[in-house]
Amino acid sequence: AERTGMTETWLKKHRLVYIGATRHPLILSIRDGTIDLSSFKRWLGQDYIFVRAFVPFVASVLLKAWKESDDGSDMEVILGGVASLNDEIAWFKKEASKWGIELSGIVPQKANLDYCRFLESLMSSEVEYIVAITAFWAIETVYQESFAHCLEDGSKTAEELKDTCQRWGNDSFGQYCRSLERIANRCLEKASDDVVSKAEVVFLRVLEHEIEFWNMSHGET
Ligand code: HMH
Repeated sequence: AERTGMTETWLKKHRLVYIGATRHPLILSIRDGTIDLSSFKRWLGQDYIFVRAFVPFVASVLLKAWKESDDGSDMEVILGGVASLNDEIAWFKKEASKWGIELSGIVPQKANLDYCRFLESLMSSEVEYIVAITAFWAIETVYQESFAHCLEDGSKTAEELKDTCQRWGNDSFGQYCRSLERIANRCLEKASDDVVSKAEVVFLRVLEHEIEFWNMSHGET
């Protein structure tokens, strides 16, 4: 995809970490058809808990957009994100029942709790809109790039996992991620060096949390 602006600079600068987050062994094993289903189920249960914590985070970004954004259309893009999370929660329930997973019995693992706490820290009114929208873009984009990889030509993704890959790997989710990226870049262009470097740190933290999140599927903790 064509990229301009600060996000492109960061993706180049932190390319190895980005690849770590978007080409994780769990994703590669979905793509090559060798995935161990217990890893997939562990990821699914943990991600349901994550998504529930992600809703108030996205709502906090919406609130910041309303207060701080100079472009009224930002709010509409973020509101679209809130709406798709509503579908996503319903999807998790349906998917969990398909795999025989009892969602009410899932205990959040340490990496998940750490990631949710990080989201909560970004909800503070002290955190600038630019920093929060950067995190939001990065969180969504990691899933889009990861799952889209499992749907590319030549991938051997099992039929029963394709619905999961479609959820985040589909083209309209890709468009939505690019809208978030355009918002982030527009804001970053006008931001002070201080805020830009805060946003870069948060971008890197997101990538690290995403890697730790995938790592949970191994079940060593
Ligand atoms: C851990 N990151 C994680 N879960 C998700 N569902 C997304 C990103 C995308 O919404």
